[in-house]
Amino acid sequence: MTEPVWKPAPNAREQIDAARSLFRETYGSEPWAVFSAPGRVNLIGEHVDYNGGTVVPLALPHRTYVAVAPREDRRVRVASAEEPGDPVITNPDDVAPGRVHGWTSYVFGVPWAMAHESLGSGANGVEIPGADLAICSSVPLGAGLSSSAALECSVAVAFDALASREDADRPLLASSDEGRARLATACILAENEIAGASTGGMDQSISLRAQEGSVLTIDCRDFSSRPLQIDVASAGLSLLVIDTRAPHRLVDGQYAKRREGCDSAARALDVPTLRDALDEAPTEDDVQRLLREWDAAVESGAQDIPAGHTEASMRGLVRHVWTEVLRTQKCVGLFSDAEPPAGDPAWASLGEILNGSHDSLRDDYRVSSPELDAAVDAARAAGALGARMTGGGFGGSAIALVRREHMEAVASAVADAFADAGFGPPEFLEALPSGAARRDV
Ligand code: GAF
Repeated sequence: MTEPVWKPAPNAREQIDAARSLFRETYGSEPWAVFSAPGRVNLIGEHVDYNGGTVVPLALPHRTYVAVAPREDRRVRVASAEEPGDPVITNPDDVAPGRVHGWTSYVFGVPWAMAHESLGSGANGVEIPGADLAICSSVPLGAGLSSSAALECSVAVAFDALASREDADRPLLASSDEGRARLATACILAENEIAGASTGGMDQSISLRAQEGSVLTIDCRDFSSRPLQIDVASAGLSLLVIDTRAPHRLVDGQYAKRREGCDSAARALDVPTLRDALDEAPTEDDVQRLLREWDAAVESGAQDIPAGHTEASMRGLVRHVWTEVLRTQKCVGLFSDAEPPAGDPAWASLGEILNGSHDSLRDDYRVSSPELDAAVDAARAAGALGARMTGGGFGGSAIALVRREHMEAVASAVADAFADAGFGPPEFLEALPSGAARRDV
C-alpha cells in the first residue's frame, strides 16, 4: 500500500511571517501590510463560465500572501519565494498586451488592468500607485487549483488598499461585494490581455468573492453570485482533492481552442453564449431537441465547422456545455430548498452528478488526461460517492466526494493506482470552504 502524501494548508501566521521575511530580505525594510487570496476547486459547472453558465466553486484554505509597501514612483517591483532570484521591476508604461511574459504577467497585469478600468481613481483622481511586493504561496502551482487567480487577486486587494491609502475619499473596493466584482473584472482583464490566457472568470470571482463555510453559485452571464450550503462535513463527508502532479497549462492553445469552438457554435446559433440557446430552466428533453437540431444543421451543411475542429469535436463541445448546465442546475436544486441536512439521497445524487461531469469532460469536451482518469477511476472504485476532474483539465487536479472515514483509504487507493500505472506520486488535500481575498495585517 502506498502512503499518500498530504498537503494541508500551513497556518496563516506562518505564511504571513514568511511573506514579511521575504520582503525584509529583498528590500531591506518592513512591509506596510500583508494581503492574501485563496485558490479554489470547482464543485460543478466546468468549462461553462465562458459559455454563460453557472459555476459552483469554493475557496481553498491554501492561499497566496503578498507583503506590500508603497513606492515614491509608479514602478512595481516583485519578488517571489516560488521564483528565487532578484526582484523584477517594471514601469507601468511598459506593461501592455504581448509585452510581459511568464509569472510576472499575473502581477504586473493587475495594476495595468485596474488603471484601464479606472479602479484607482478616487475623489482626488489618484492613479494606481507604485509598490514593492513579496509573494509566498501555499496554493500548489500548476495544479489546476487557481494559483494564477490567487496571485492576481492578492495583488488586486493590495493595490486597492494602496490606492485608498493615497486618497482617503476613495472607497475601498474590497469592502463590498460589488467592489470585489469590479476587482475580479480587472483581474480577468489582466489574465486575458496581459498573461494571454483566455479564461472565463470563475477563478477570480471565487477568489475575491468567496464566503467562508459556503460554496458560491456564480451565474456567469452577469457574474451575480449567491452562497449555497453544501455542508459536506455535517453529513460526515469530505471533499478530497487529488493533485495528479501532471502539470496543467492554460496558455498552450488547447483551452483557447475549446473556447473558440464554443464561441463559433454560439455565433452559428445566433446567441451570445451557448447557455443562451437554452431556456431559463432547461430540461433533458430541451437539450436532446437542441442536439437533434444541431445534427440536422450540420448534416444539411448549414453549420460551418471552424478550422481545427471536426463535426464530432464540435458536437462534443456543445453537448458537454448543455449537459453540464443541466447537471449544475440539478446540483443547485438539490441543495437550495432542502432544510439541512439534505440527506443521503442528495449526496448520492451529487456523487452521480460529479461522475457524469467527469465522463462528459473526458469523452465530449476532451480535456481530461490519463492521470486524471486514473485518479477518478481509483477513487470511485475505492468507494467515493463520485469523482471528477476540476478546473481547466489537461492535467491538474480531481475531486472526490468521500465518507470521512474512507478518506485515507481512498487516497491510498489513488496513490497505489498511480504507482501501478508508473505515474509520479499524487498529492492530497481537503477542500474546506474558506474565505475570500483579504488584508491580513
Ligand atoms: C480554468 C479557467 F481559468 C476558468 O475560467 C474555467 O474556464 C475553468 O478552467 C474550467 O471550468 O480554471
